[in-house]
Amino acid sequence: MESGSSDPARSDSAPSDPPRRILHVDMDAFYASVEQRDRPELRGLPVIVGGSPDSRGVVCTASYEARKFGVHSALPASQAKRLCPEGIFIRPDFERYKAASRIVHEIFHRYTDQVEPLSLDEAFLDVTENKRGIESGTWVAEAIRKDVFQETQLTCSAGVAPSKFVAKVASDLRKPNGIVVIPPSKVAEFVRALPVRKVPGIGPVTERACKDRGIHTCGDFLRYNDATLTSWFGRTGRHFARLARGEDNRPVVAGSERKSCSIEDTFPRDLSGWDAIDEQLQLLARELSARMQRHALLGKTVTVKVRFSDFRTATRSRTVTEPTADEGALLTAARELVRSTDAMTLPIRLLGVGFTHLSADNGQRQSTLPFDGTIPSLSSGTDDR
Ligand code: TTP
Ligand code: MG
Repeated sequence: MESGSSDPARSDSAPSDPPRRILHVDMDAFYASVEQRDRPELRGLPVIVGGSPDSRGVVCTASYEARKFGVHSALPASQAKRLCPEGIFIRPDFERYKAASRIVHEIFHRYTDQVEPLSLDEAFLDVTENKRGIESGTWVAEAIRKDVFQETQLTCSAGVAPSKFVAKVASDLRKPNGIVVIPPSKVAEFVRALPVRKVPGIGPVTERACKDRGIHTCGDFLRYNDATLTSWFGRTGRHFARLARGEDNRPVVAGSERKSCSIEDTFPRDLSGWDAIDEQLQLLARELSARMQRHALLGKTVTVKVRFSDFRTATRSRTVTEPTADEGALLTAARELVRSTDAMTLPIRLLGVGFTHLSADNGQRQSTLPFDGTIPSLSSGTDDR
C-alpha cells in the first residue's frame, strides 16, 4: 500500500478564499409528484411514470410509495409491474413537468442569478452573495423550499455545502422533503466516509473496479498517490483523488445550456475482443439513454470515443435522421462507430458514448427508427492525448 498523496500546494482553491455557499436543490419524485398533485386520487398510491408495463419501455420515476416495492428510474416497466402489481402506470406528460419546472427556476432567480440548471428538476445555486442579503445558505435553502411548496404544492430536497460535489451528495441524503447542511469544518470527515458510488461519475463498472482494489469509501482513495490512481482510472483518477480530499472549486455556471451529454468509462483491465467491448457498450448506452431522458433531451448526433492501450484516442460521430434518446438506436450507432476504429485489433482502455446537437424533448414520442445509414461518419478524428 502506498502512503497518502495529499499535497496542500495542489489545492484548487486559494486558502484565503472565503468558503462559498452552494445549494443543490432537487425535486422529490418529480414527475410522479406532479401527477399526484394534479390527480388527488393518486396520492398515497404507488405511481409509476414511464412506459407501459407491456411495452419495452422503462420507468422514468416512481412515487415513494412505489419505491418501497423496489421500483426505480430506468427499470424496465415490465419488471416494475412484477415488483409492484398494484402500481398505477402513467405515461409522462412533459408539458406539465416543464410548467412546474419553470416556476421552480423562477423562484431560484428571486434569490440569485447564479443558477446552473442540471435538469428540469435540479439545479446548483451559488448564494454566497444573494439578492435578499441572507447570510446563511441554510436559510436561503429553507426559504426556497417554502416558496416552492407554496407555489407548486411540490416538495424538494436541498444540500448546502461549500462545493458542488458535497452539496449534490448532501441533497440526496434526506429525501424526500429534507435538507442536509455540511459546513466547511465538516467537509473532510463527510467526504472520507462517503461510499464511492455516491460520487457523481462513478457508476457500477467503476465501483466494481474500486472495490477490486479495496477502495470502498472516498477516504480509501487517499491511500494511493495520483500516479497509481491515474494508472487505474485514467485522468478521472486524479479527479476522484481531488474530490476525496474535499477539493472541488468548480464554479456554478449560470444559465449554462448543455451542448452535449456523454459518459465514458476507463477499464481496470484493457478490453480485447468484440464480446467484451459490446458488453461495455450496452452498459454505456443504457446509462446514457436514461440520462438523456432524465434531462428531457434528444440528440441528433451520436459520438463514440475509444482510447487504445497505447493511449491513442479515436473519436467518431454520426448524425441521425430524427433526434432521439432511444437506447437501441444509440447502441446500433455506437456499435458501428466503434467497429470503424481499430477496436477489433487493439486493446481498449477507455470507451465513451455521447450525444451532441441536443434539443429539448417536447414529449412527442421519440423516434425508434434505425439510424440514417447515409451519413456513415460526420466527423472522425484521432488525437494523441
Ligand atoms: P431525479 O431527480 O433523479 O428523480 P426524482 O425527482 O423522480 O426522484 P428523487 O429526486 O426524489 O429521487 O429525476 C428527475 C426526473 O427526471 C424524474 O422525476 C423523472 C426523470 N427521469 C427519467 O426520466 N429517467 C431517469 O432515469 C431518471 C433518473 C429520471
Ligand atoms: Mg429529483
